[in-house]
Amino acid sequence: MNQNPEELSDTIVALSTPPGRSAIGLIRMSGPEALAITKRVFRLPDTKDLHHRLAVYGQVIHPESRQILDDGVVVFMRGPHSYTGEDLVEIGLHGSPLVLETVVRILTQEGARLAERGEFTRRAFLAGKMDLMQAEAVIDLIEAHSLSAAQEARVRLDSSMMPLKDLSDALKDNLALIEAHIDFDEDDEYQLPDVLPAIRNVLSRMETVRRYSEKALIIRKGIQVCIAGKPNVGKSTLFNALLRNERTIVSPIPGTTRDTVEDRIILGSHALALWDTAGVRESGSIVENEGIKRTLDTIEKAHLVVAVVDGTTGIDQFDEAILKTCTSKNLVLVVNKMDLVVDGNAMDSLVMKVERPTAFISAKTGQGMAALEDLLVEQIDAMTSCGESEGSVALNSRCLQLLNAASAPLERIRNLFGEGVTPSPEIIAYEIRCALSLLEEMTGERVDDGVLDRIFERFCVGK
Ligand SMILES: Nc1nc2c(ncn2[C@@H]2O[C@H](COP(=O)(O)OP(=O)(O)OP(=O)(O)O)[C@@H](O)[C@H]2O)c(=O)[nH]1
Ligand SMILES: [Mg+2]
Repeated sequence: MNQNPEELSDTIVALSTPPGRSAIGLIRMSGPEALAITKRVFRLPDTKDLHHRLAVYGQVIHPESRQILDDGVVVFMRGPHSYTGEDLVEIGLHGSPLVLETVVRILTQEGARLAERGEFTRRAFLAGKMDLMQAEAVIDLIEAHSLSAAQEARVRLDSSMMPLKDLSDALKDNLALIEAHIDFDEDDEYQLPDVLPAIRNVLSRMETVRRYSEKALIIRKGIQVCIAGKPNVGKSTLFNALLRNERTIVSPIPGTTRDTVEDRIILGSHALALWDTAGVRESGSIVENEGIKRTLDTIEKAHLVVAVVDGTTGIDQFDEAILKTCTSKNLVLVVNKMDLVVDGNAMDSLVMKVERPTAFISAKTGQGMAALEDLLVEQIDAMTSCGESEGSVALNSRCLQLLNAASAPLERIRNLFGEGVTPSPEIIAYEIRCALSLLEEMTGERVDDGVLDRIFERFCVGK
């Protein structure tokens, strides 16, 4: 959808609630004619008129039959004090798909045009009501699969772009110094302004934003948790217990699970992708070896490993080998089959040596499961906590890519100085300009229609 200014001046309408029967349905109309069209279609009590932000009861009248189609409440918001920055009307009616569709059709006959996906938010962006990163946070909020993802999007929606603006401003200041030098120092009489400290500072702040954003990205995409351990320790039993569903086969035969099995759960406020894996051991079987290879790959990509050991046998060299592959990972140790353990103390000293958060459970009887779930939530909270924002801002994947691209030209300048080469002022100016234009693409200060189209295609109609 390429939008020229003329198209922006028309009035758009859409059903903003999901299609289908519901208690109420909400129709939204935005643009210069929104108020006039509403007044033609909506009959208000004689004493009432539509005023800014005032909810008014009235009836929708069919233009031909003059019959009452439905009654409901209209709220008018005068631009620029509205979501889109334009005159905006929200009409709440009964949630009959047929009536709502008819009312939308009548509104189009009266001069409104059916809105495209995300067009209300696109207008809000073009009217300067929000920047592009906030517009993207709107869709992430709507699509969130967990409360923590919704909260993360909410933070981005409210967050100030100051950290990015500070970076741009620092670059602009230094670009101005370099450009002045190019203009006024034709004979190379003066020393090149020392931009290196500023470039280093910008790069280090970009790194902070990157680290902060990567945590936020984990929340948005769901935390990947891998249950791993030797064969027969009870991984599948634990997987099923966490899912509260007999999802995978459990049997006393070691090597039962051959392939990685995935399912999703909500734990605390987090969405988890939970993997059950094949037990890791030396095996002659080709199929089992392939399963074990997949387990190791899954451990590699997991954000958190739940390493299961058998409480009746203790921690042996095979368990230790698995724990060693997880040295750099977030890990929770689970000592299982505690219902069969007579002397719990024997296990304590072994567990102490592992020095990882530990839960003692019986996946079969449910003993200790609630404590394990609490421990997992605690660990995930700690892993995903962005702490006090330290003046940072969470970027989505599009912006993270742009940030990485923007740091590249600055790194080139820093590296040249590092190698003892003083780049020409023209090169420095060129590289800073490259970085600046990528930063501006993040917030939408400089962005082409193709990028906007791709972003707003993700929205639903009516948002
Ligand atoms: N008593 C007791 N038995 C358990 C417990 N957890 C699992 N088991 C039993 O241990 C055996 C193996 O359980 P699984 O869940 O299949 O073990 P696994 O780790 O997935 O095994 P593989 O898929 O072969 O690697 C089954 O007979 C389970 O019933 C437990 O907490 N207590
Ligand atoms: Mg299994």
